[in-house]
Amino acid sequence: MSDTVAAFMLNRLADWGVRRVYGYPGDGINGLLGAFHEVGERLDFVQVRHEEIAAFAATAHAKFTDEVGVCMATSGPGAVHLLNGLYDAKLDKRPVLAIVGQQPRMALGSEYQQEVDLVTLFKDVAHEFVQVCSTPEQARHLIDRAIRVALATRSPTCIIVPNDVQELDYADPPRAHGAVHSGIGYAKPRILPGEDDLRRAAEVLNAGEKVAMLIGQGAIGAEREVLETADLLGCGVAKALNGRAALPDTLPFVTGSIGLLGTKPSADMMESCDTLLMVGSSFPYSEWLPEEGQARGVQIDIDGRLVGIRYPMDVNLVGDAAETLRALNPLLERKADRSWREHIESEVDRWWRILEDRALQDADPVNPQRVFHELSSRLPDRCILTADSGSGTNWWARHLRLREDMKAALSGTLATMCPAVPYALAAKFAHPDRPCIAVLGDGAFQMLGINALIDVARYHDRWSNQQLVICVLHNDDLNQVTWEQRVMEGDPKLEVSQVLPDFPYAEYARMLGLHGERVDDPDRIGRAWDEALAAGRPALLEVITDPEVPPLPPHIRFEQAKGLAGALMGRDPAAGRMVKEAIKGKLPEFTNR
Ligand SMILES: Cc1ncc(C[n+]2csc(CCOP(=O)(O)OP(=O)(O)O)c2C)c(N)n1
Ligand SMILES: [Mg+2]
Repeated sequence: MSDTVAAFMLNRLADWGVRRVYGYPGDGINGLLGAFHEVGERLDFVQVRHEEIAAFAATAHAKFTDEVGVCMATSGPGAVHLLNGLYDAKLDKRPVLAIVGQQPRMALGSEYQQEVDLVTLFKDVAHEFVQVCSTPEQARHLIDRAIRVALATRSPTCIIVPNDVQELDYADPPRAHGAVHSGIGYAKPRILPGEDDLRRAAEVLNAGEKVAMLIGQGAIGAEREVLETADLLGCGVAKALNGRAALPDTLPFVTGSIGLLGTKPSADMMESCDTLLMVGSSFPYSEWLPEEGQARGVQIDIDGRLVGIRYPMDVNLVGDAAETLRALNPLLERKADRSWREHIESEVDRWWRILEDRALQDADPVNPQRVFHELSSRLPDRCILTADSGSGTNWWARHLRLREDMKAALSGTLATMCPAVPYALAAKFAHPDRPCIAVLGDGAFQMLGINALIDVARYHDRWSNQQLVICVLHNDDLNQVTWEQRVMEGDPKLEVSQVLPDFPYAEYARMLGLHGERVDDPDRIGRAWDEALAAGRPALLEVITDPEVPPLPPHIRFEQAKGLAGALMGRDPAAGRMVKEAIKGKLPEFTNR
């Protein structure tokens, strides 16, 4: 019996090295699902609670490995549900393939049930490659191209397969005019800038006396090279959120994250540097970079479309971070004057003490910073960290001191809520031997985490290491936005849009057979982390945190202070406590030496 198109497609995915597809069924993909009987152990179907979880999981697979992540959904509603996760891949530039079903060819164009114009729907998110498989001879090159384009462009791609085509007999393309004969395989190229450009870059960097380095996800895997460059330049290194794991925070000259969620040493370094070296980052907020005209600049990025768009650089180098730095380093003169580096190191040291101080201040009942502070010293070796979008992201970005050989991911550029638990699920599937810790808000947990925890409960037996802790910050509030409304708009908290219904998070986890603990005493947090990590099964740690601890940016800017004052004048229900917490948080910064 010859293969169906569907069986051929699944086998072709397996031939490409794909081992797992995250998805959800529907009659638009029944042919493809039936073909999973044929491929056997070559390819796993991981059924998740929601197509958005599938897309996030595929994106996370691509973030935590060098491989393409694959998700699958039925026509119409299933395909629509994938979109947010695929946009996360698009904006953070990760290779993901979405395979979606479609109504039979003979029905198309009739406003048939579940008929959605899928090419148009996916045209933006999968703009590098979206195609319909309308005949069996096309199946081979569509799979080959969708994977290759995803890998080569670091972006999501999409194949739409009408359900009748899935069931047709597969046919190799004939030897005939118009036939396409594609093959398998993609090898990452070595991308290096030209010699002259490297020399020009070295001249700029050698002339600088106060060099600041900013690294992003492109610098992951280039740790040795970044360290050598940083030593030669005597600079500090700030990290964009997607590049958090690129360099350990235990190094004295790593200033930590940058931006609204960043640190004061990063902000100060950018404000007073005379030269900027940006590597593998497209950090979007220019106001956190040096002022135009203040610094000369060199940027290294693998994508020529992305250089010179955040700061007017003197030299733009298109190349792989590690390769380019390896070629650049021999042209750099080691700075003899180390006073700039020493200044940064002392500021970094002071900052860590300020953070500790902030974390240990009282709140009602638990200061959320304490949750991260206690976790920081307990991070297991080789752990994988995932975060969400919410006030907790501020503390995640600042308080966790990552060490070597850890991984970290969040939705950096789309900044969507909900990825934390789906990312954790995919992290455990991709690296079943590594511990994983996800932290998210109660809003995000209610939005999708509740569902994804069911997947954790269902699949955890497959993982050799059972350390997976999901920490929910229970503040009954969409707190990040509450603060944005206060600080950016000067509006008081709008209770109808901000307050969340209560939910028993830990109890729910226990109901699912997981370890669950609820903590409302700051002195219990450390022990609760220990117990969760030692539970021998996935754990949910619910911490009742204070929504009035402000996720303050490293510097309060004038407009923000004005906004905050406006919120206070505007009869915010929490005005009094808010001021108290804000002052407590800020003061040590000026007094601690
Ligand atoms: C899908 C999506 N919807 C809305 C937002 C806007 N948003 C960003 S953070 C946030 C609040 C998150 O609340 P929660 O998860 O409870 O975390 P908290 O801020 O309370 O710590 C919202 C609504 C978003 N980023 N993504
Ligand atoms: Mg919340």
